[in-house]
Amino acid sequence: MSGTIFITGATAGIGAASARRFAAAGWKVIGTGRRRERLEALASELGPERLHPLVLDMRDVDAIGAAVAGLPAAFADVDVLLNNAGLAPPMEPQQEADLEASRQVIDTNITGLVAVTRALLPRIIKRKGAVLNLSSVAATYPYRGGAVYAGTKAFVRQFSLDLRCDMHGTGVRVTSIEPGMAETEFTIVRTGGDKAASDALYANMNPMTADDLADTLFWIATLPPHLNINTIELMPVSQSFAGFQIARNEQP
Ligand code: NDP
Ligand code: 8X3
Repeated sequence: MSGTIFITGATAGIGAASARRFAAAGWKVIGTGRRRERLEALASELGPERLHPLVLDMRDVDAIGAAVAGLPAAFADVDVLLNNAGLAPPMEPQQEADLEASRQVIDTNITGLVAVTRALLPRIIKRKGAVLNLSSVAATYPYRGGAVYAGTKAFVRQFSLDLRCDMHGTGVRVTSIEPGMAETEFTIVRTGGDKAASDALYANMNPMTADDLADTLFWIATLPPHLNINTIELMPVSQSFAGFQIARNEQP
């Protein structure tokens, strides 16, 4: 089975790996992101008949609508939307967090995702296609400094489940994909460009790779059409859970 997939955030990490994975299997890919040169490089690598580059900032809701409306005919029949573009703010606790950084994450991970989904759903319904949403283990397991990021990913998970209800009877499938640690540019972005901090986080463990996630996404997208994976949670073996924290000797 092949078709056309619209991948947000195809300039790096899981989105770029997915663009390559689907293109290799004969799919047509619309790849979005803010970094034009990366999209153009991907189009050169995969071929313009395979990859249509679309420079798009997920925070620009009007531009999202216009970009979808203006898709060229060869890429207009979208079967699958991979809502992948996203980021996390630095890990300051909320009492110290920068509100602008939080807003960028909320606008990208929530508002942009809702806008691109709304713009593409009529086409996806016509094709009896699928919506694959990148949530995170952070949606379920709290950690210090994660409040805004985790909140956005909890939104994505619940949006996915409720979207399934809206899609009832249309044949459209919806999945919330909830990964743990995958080594991409995610932590470099989260730390404001600190490659050493990113390297230290993934040092001496075996994180998932972008290709691991791309393979999983491809598997979900190509399941028989009567099957829906509602949610799927994946972690590297070397990441697991810690317990509650307890503050002792606190003054009442
Ligand atoms: P990367 O930082 O490697 O890639 C993020 C992608 O999102 C880039 O292509 C980037 O494109 C795009 N993006 C970010 N902000 C915007 C914006 N305002 N407008 C358009 N595109 C944007 O991270 P990952 O590949 O790891 O992350 C992909 C998704 O997976 C995210 O939603 C993330 O939350 C989720 N995830 C990641 C995990 C991990 O451990 N890596 C674990 C769980 C979930 P550009 O900068 O060119 O705009
Ligand atoms: C990010 C997942 O495990 O790095 O979405 O916090 S983790």
